[in-house]
Formats: sequence, C-alpha cells, structure tokens
Amino acid sequence: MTTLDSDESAESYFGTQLPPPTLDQDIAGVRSFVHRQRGLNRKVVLVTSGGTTVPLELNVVRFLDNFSAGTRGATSAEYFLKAGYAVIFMHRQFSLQPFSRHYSHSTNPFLDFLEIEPNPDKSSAPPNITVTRSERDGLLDVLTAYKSVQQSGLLHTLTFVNVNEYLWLLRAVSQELSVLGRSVLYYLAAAVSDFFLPRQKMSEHKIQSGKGSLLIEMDQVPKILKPMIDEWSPDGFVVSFKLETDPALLVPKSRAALERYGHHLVIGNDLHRRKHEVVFVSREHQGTAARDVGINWLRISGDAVNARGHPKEIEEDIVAELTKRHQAWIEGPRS
Ligand code: PAZ
Repeated sequence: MTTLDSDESAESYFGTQLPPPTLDQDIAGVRSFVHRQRGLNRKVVLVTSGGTTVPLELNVVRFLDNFSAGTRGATSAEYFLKAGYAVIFMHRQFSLQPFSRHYSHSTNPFLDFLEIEPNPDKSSAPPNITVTRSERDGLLDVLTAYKSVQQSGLLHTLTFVNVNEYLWLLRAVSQELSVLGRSVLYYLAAAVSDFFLPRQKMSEHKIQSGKGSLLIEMDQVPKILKPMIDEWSPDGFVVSFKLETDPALLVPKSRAALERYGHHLVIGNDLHRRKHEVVFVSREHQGTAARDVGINWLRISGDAVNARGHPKEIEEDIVAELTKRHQAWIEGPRS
C-alpha cells in the first residue's frame, strides 16, 4: 500500500474536493478584519470550535457527526477577547457562540428569565418586559461585554458545517492570517472528523435501503497541520487539541502529535474530564534549541469560583497560560 505524506495528501485533497461556494466572500471578510487589526497592532487569535459533519450523499440526507457542542471554543473566545485579542471565531453553524452561550436554549433558556409586567402608567399601553431580579446582574455583565466587543469590532465570525468546508476555510484563513507573522495564535479546538467520503465516491441521491447492510469505506482526512505550519502560516503560534477517551493514551498521543507536526503546543483532554483537567504538552526551549517535551497538567476543582464568585471555567486558566506563552514567542529569538 502506498501512503501519501501529509503535504501530498493535503494537496491532492484540495485538488479533488470542491471549495464551498461562499469561500471567496468569507475570505474577503477575513481580509478586511485582519487589515484593520494589523493597523491597530492587535494580536489576533483564530478559534475553531464545534464538530464537523461527514455527508454520505451529494444531496445530503444522512451524515456522520460528533458530540462537540462548541463549549470550549465559545468560552475560550470570551477570555481571549478579555485579554485584548481580536478573535476570528470559526465555528460549526448553530454550535455555542461567545456571550450567547450563557443563555443556551437547552441549558439556560433566556425566556425563563423574562417577566411580563403590566404598564403602570397607562392600562391600555403594551406591558413591559423585564428581567427576573435574580438574573439581572449576570445578564448585565454578559450584555455589557457583548456590546463592547460589538462596538469595537473585535470579533469576526465564520461558519462551517461539514469537514470539507472546515478544511477549505482553515487553509484560506491561515493564509490570510500569515501577514501577521508571530502576532497570530491558532487555537484549534474544533472536533474535526478523521475520515471523510470523497465526493467522487458519494451517491448522488439518498442511499436506498432494502439491500441489506450498508458498507461505507472512508478516506482519511489529510493531516493539514503540517502544511499549515510549514507553508500557510509558518510564524503563527499554533495550539492544537487532542481528545481521547482512554486516559492512558492522552499523553502519548498528544506527544506524538507534537512531534509529528512540530508546532508549539498540544492540549490533551479526556472526554469525561475535559471541563476540569487538561494537559499541556509542549517542547521546552533553551535559546533557540528545542530541549525536551514538557508535560504540565492544569486542573480546577469542581467547586472553584472566579473573581466574581461565579463557577470557575478551566478556559480562563488555559487562555491565561496561552497568552503568556504567545507573548514569549513574540518576544523570543528568531531562528
Ligand atoms: O466542544 P466541547 O467543549 O464539547 O468539546 C471540546 C473538545 C473536546 C472538542 C476540544 O477540547 C478538543 O479536544 N478538540 C479536538 C478534538 C480532536 O480532534 O481530537
């Protein structure tokens, strides 16, 4: 069996799979956002978030999906904004987004926080809508941060649904961001499928039942971290995530990813412990020479609270650590 190396397979992927129809328009938006941030000398982070689908038919009725709700990405984006970064938030359509995530329709429906009160002045006037007293302070905090980010134009949003859209967008966005050199941080938290069905192998119409079991052979999604780091955005600070369900694999697999792609940091997380525990796997540097692999666990306890007395989110500490490491990279020696 011949195996393609990652560059070749990425090249052959983009040579055979079609770009999404909105790609040019999406990239024009990113270009003007990046241009503005560059003029203001701001650091920019690309946050990817949410799961990717793998369609099984060209006229899609069925697709494979994964569990990710986009919590990690949406939460981290807020902390990056707080830290002064401009954020490109590239997320799965309808997954959680910064700010509105606090009022997700399933876990915290915002309609439950609203009250209808008769208008005291004129009985014929429409009633007022008010916020339940106990929710007012929390909502005010979120709304104030949201409005301020909107006004300052610090957040740019892009959406994808399937893995093909994700790959095309990631390549094009990272090529645009490369003009920022070391000022760009990549925070690749999306749960990206490892397998896909090339359009050449897809059935045009809905796969018909009645012929017994369904066998589908999928291709491997190209490992695009390699060309991203080597060619598309060689100076960016790149952080990828590694998800495992077997705790024994977490560190070895994160380490293998770091060694394979040669980027800055892999954050490993276990599916069931990811909200309380992550592991940072990175090369430790001495001068310009990479020394050894550093393994640092970051944990928060279940009852930890933040400075405002709200439940602590692990993303606050992840982002605090990353902003330090990114700054050190910006100021560090050029090899
Ligand atoms: O979206 P979420 O908060 O439910 O989950 C976050 C996560 C586990 C998808 C993310 O932290 C992650 O590990 N992303 C990379 C997954 C992978 O492709 O290995």
